[in-house]
Amino acid sequence: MSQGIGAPVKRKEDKRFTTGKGKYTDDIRMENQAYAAFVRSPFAHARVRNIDTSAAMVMDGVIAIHNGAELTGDGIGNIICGWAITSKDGSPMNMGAWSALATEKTRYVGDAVAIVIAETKAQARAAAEAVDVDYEELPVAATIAAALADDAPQIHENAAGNIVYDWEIGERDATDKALANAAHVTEMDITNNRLSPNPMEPRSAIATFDEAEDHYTLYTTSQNPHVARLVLSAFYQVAPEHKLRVIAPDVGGGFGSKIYIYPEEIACLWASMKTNRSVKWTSDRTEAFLTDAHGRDHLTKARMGFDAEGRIVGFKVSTKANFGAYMSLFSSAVPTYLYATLLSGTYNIPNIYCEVLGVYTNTVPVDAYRGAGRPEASYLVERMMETAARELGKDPAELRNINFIREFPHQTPVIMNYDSGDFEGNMRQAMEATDWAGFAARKAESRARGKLRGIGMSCYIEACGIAPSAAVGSLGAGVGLWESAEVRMNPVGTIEVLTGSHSHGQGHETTFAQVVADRFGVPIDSVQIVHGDTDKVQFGMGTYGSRSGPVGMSAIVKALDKVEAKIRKLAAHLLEVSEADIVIEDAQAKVVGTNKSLAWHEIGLAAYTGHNLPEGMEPGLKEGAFYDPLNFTFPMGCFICEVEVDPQTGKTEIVSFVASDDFGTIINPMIVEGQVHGGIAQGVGQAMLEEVRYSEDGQQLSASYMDYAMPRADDLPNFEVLHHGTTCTTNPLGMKGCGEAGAIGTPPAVINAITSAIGNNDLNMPATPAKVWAAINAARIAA
Ligand code: MCN
Repeated sequence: MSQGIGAPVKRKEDKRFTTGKGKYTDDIRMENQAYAAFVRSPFAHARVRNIDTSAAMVMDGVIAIHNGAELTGDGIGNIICGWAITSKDGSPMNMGAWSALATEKTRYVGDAVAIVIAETKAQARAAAEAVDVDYEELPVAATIAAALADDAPQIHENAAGNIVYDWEIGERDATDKALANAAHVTEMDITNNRLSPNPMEPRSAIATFDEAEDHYTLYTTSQNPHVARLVLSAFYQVAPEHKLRVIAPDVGGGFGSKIYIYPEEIACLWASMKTNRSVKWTSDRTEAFLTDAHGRDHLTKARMGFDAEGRIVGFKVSTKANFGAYMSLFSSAVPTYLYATLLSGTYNIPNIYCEVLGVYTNTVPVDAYRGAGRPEASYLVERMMETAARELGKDPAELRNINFIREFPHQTPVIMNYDSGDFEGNMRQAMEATDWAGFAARKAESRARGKLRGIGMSCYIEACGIAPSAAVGSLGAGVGLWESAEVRMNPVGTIEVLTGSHSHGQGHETTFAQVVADRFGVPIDSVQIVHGDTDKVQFGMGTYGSRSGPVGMSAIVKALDKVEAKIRKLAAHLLEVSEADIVIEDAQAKVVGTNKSLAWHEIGLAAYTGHNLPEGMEPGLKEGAFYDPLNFTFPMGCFICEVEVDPQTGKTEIVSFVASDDFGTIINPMIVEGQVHGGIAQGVGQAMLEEVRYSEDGQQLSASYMDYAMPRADDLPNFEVLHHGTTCTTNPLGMKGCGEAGAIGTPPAVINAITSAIGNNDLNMPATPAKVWAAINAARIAA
């Protein structure tokens, strides 16, 4: 069976994962290893008057305790956000200072003030509890509303009114005019609930300073070890770049939350130098809730105008985005360029205007979480469309169909230029699979059993393959976002592919090998994917924004082109034919129309050890490439969810869920289906179960699995995942990313279904039984 592009081969890496042989950061033991624990603020906003370590220092096993003043005294820089956003009035964003160990003030519960190093984990934790910190409690702003109130406390001195920025995109006047002239305007207030990322493997780091070599090694749970090394050396000055090796070994899920450089990584590296020990820290689940960057948390007011035929004439959006206490690496881009640029959805909308107010609060920093900005956009657009259809008395599918974009390339009013898609095709495929036409009969059957039945659609689009350097460069990011690859064919014909992408659950060891297998006809087991180590791969931009396929693989394709060109030249020379007569298949270089060929190992040996190379050819078969995408890719699809609600309890059951996606060329359909399943599960979690809650004084009320509900198998239906693809025109394989789509398209489909079942559109996520029950009864009372 072919193992090339399109083959549903099983994941190579699963053998070690399913037999417990994965090697995660916490599995690694260094010689001379000590353990770190952090002293964390119990208050959401407090002045640090004094840190008394005298009792803790004399406890068993304690090696050292260091604080923020020492850290900054050693010249360790502040954590920064790398994407500069300019406000409407031209002023720069207000980035509050974030030291890895807080110095004068703490700004959220969990903000670290000191690091304790001890011989064992238990000793480090016990000593951290014995550190006596004298805090002066300050007033707290735990919500957007509290942070924007007239009497709100000032969280950062340089951010008046707790404003990060007041940004805008699109044409305000034209949009206002279009709305003023619209035949119908749909208005909504929409909340996008705050989520905790919850990767299976909590964050972990082991930092080692080798005094003899004057060299640092950091093992860490990162999605982008090269960016970590760059930022740690260039911006935080923890160690010089050439003396710092960062390794992200097996990583058990990230979902965006492991792309930042967190305080703990900085503090452990610095402490390893201070103590001359390897310093290991592994988060427990409560620490993860308290300190992993959260996602979403938007409050939005939106108005969408329609003409008399139901065509959208304008869309105006005003969003307040919660940043938490500090700006982390990508946070500024999430509610701006990753959100507002997708507000055209799959629709032809002539006028769009969006303004975003970024707000500091005394909560955990908020940054990217699977989809990052795009789920917020898709939720907004698809809730508006569904609501408008109900108000206009139109079938939601028909209203969408009237407005779909059908010609490509399509320039939206909010920067993005869509290259391809068949939006109606995906919608029709999903409608057929779900038997849209038979819904009324199923609803009647449910009613006869005392149940409420609803159906909801979402036609999402997202931008992934992040990102064309020219685009991100012009939008304020200081960096380009290409990817690199190196293909090394060894003398006996095995192949190593070095990539700057990082796999933490997405199956790259398999799919990347499939691209090589497809090209040369070699078995995937003879291809090794090397990633996640800055000493092996020179540089890379890492994995997020569903970029490893469209961008990472494209770099591999470019490197393969170069290797193939060299093989052809060499084979033609050795077989004494012209290059045009050489075909490469079944791991051989064959001469067309003859039985002459070179076996794969013969090519490898000739390239490395042969004495008969074509004139001017250097030995070896090793080629590298950088690929900078021409455009984002635009995966899209139609999700249809059908639910049954028990009006007595508000309990909702998803009775069917159909996804029809367009991911362009599919490398491995089984892996893609798995990615969609995972994304849908996360989307169902956001829609029905998950929410980070804070008390007024900034205590996280949902910092354990007793209080934060993750979806379980029995919360989920059997998903039907279909594909109706168009070819992406802007990368060599014609593929579109698939890693976030499920999480982006699902929440609106679920909420559209539940609100249609209960006859009350006033329902915010998560649609818990209590909320659904209250909404059913509110609708009854109103009627
Ligand atoms: N693929 C394919 N055909 C396509 C598109 C993708 O076969 N047309 C394959 C790729 O080769 C890759 C996988 O599907 O093996 C996902 O590819 P892609 O969509 O490019 O996404 P990335 O590999 O860049 O992964 C990032 C993406 C994001 S942004 C989040 S968040 C996320 C996700 O992937 N986090 C995950 N999926 C995750 N899955 C797991 N298990 N754990 C996470 O943390």
